[in-house]
Parts: sequence; C-alpha cells; structure tokens
Amino acid sequence: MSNSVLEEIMVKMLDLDMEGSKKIAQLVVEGDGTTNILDAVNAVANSLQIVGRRFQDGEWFLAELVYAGEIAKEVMNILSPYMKAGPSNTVGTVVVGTVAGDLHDLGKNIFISYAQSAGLNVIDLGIDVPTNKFISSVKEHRPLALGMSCLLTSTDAEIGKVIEALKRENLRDKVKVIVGGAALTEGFARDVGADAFAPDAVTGTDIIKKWGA
Ligand code: B1M
Repeated sequence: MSNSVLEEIMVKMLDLDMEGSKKIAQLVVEGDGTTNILDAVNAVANSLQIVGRRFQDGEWFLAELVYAGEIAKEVMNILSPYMKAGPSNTVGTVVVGTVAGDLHDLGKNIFISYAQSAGLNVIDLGIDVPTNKFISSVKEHRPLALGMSCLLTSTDAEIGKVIEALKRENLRDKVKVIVGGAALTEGFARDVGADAFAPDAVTGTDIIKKWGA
C-alpha cells in the first residue's frame, strides 16, 4: 500500500474526522490489490499512540480520547473482516480478555483478528474480566493459551491475581499465559510469572502458534 494512504489514515484520525477515517478504511479494503490490511491496522495503532501522548501532555482532554477511540473502533470494524480469511485448520484455542477494571479493547480486538487469521480459535471474554471468569473459561475450554490485555498501570496487578488463581486450581501447568498491552513490559511479564509478553498482535500470535506446534 502506498505510504500516502497510511499517512491519510493517520491525518484523518488525528483530525478526529470520523467520516473521513471510515472512507479511507473503505478505500483500503476495496483497494487495488496492493493494499496491506496489516499496515493499515498499524497506522490506526500509531495514531492512537499519538492520541495517548496528546492526552498525557494535556493537549487533548477526555472527550477527544473517547472520540478517537470511537473512530478507531469504526475503522477496525471495516478492516477486521479482511484479516479473517485464514487457514481452516485450527492451531489451538486461546482464551483472551482485558483484565478487571480495564475497559480498553482495541488492541485486544486487533490481536483477536490477527490470531483468527492465523488459524487460532479465539474465545473472547471481553473487557473488565474478573479472575473467576478467566478461571472458569480455562476450565471449560482447556485452551492452549490464556491471553490477558492490560492498558492501565492501575490494573496490572490483576494479572498476578489470575496467575495465582490458576496455581490454586492446579491449572497453571496446563495452560500457557501470555500478556500484552501498553501498561506492560517483558520484565513485568517475567516477574509476575507469565510465559510470554506480546508487544504486538503479530508477535503474540507467533508465540502462541509455536506453543501449539
Ligand atoms: Co485510555 N489510557 N483511558 N482510553 N487510552 C491509555 C492506555 C493511556 C496510556 C493514555 C495516556 O495517558 N497516555 C492512559 C493510561 C496511563 C496509565 O495507566 N499509566 C489511559 C487512561 C489514563 C485512561 C482513563 C483512566 C482516562 C480517564 O477516564 N481519565 C480511562 C480508563 C477507563 C478504564 O479502562 N477503566 C481511559 C479510557 C479510554 C477510552 C475508553 C476513551 C479509549 C479506549 C477505547 C477502547 O479501547 N475501546 C482509550 C484510548 C483509545 C487510549 C489510548 C489513546 C489508545 C489505546 C489503544 O487502543 N492503543 C491509550 C494510549 C496508549 O496506548 N499509548 C490510552 C492501540 C492498540 C492497538 O494498542 O492496546 O497496546 P494496544 O495493543 C497492541 C499491543 O499492546 C498488543 O497487540 C495490540 C496490537 O498490536 N496487545 C496484545 C494488547 N493486548 C494484547 C493481548 C494479547 C496479545 C497482544 O493477548 C494474547
């Protein structure tokens, strides 16, 4: 895909132009065959990084943060179906959710679209997922991996709670744990006892696929 299309996605999103952003996304999916959906998804993620910086610097307020999130959701609704034409053989199941107290789901949903396109069967528990819901889903689905998404430093302790609960229920050695989201780091994942940190959807999917191989 040409760089100008990627730039245009970022410009429209950062102008908080809902209709303009959706129009470009539509162009991308109806494109001329040179369109790379993943590049467009990365442009959405990069725009949100800038949104976050503007919010943190006090340049933008909550209303802009919320609206930028809504635009990203609409744009992803257009792009995601085109990431799903994956292999029909299921590599394994992964249970995914955003931890308790955290309502961010754009990154989790990008991970899900990518993982599905790579042949993983995904059980999406949604946002604000309490420990007992993660545990009951692992018991029910016996997944290859449990993925937790966390964007807030105020909720990162939830990950340790889930891992401790897995141990109490004698499930820890039966499921791999992978964590992702802007609040986390490789070091955090190691310290809390996760098996892996996913800095992005592609890396996370590759790690899980290797576990299933
Ligand atoms: Co919020 N927010 N937000 N927000 N928000 C952040 C996270 C923040 C960093 C912004 C900032 O201040 N710079 C900041 C957190 C600061 C901190 O904790 N240290 C923040 C804050 C403070 C808040 C509120 C508290 C604001 C308020 O109310 N005062 C509030 C909290 C609400 C709550 O959750 N309880 C809040 C609310 C919101 C909105 C609802 C408005 C909206 C979310 C909309 C939605 O998700 N439906 C929103 C948004 C949009 C953001 C930013 C701008 C963008 C997040 C995002 O979607 N990024 C964000 C700034 C930032 O992240 N730098 C910010 C794009 C996405 C693709 O990245 O989620 O990291 P990410 O996902 C990546 C990888 O991390 C990985 O793959 C994805 C794709 O490559 N990945 C996984 C993620 N999860 C994975 C799981 C896996 C694997 C890979 O499992 C296997």
